[in-house]
Amino acid sequence: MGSRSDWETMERAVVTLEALDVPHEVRVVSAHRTPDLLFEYAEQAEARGLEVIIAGAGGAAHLPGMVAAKTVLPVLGVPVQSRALKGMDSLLSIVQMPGGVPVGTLAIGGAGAVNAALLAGQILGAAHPEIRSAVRDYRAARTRAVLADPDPREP
Ligand code: RP5
Repeated sequence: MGSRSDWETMERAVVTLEALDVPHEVRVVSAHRTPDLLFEYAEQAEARGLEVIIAGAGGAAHLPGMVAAKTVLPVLGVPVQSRALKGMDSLLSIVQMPGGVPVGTLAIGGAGAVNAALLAGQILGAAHPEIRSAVRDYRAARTRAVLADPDPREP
């Protein structure tokens, strides 16, 4: 994520990765404040064994796009909700990549962070059957929860 201030949102991705039992690391790497670290991180990610990168950032959110420019690993971008423009700035900064350098862009805020983790699990599931199975279980648990509690008038 681009800043410690993104943690409240990005924590939801981490909680979801933990629910899927996906090994992960968490880092603050800023496109604007630590650009050299960003290049180093993205360039070394594949050799270090990372398989998917989830990049969350807000405002002028260059982090996911710049990471994607420096690696061929799949990059999932989470637009963090900004105060001034409610995350529309983040969303448009992340989603409008030029053809040739894709960033898989998720929804603004917490839902996007959760879905980034699930999508990472689905990508990883192609090579890691235990992760595919964890994603299946995660979905099934949510389906059961809705079916078990269909009347919103009941507490
Ligand atoms: C972005 O600027 C970060 O991703 C964060 O969402 C936003 C504000 O950062 P701070 O000023 O809180 O560090 O780079």
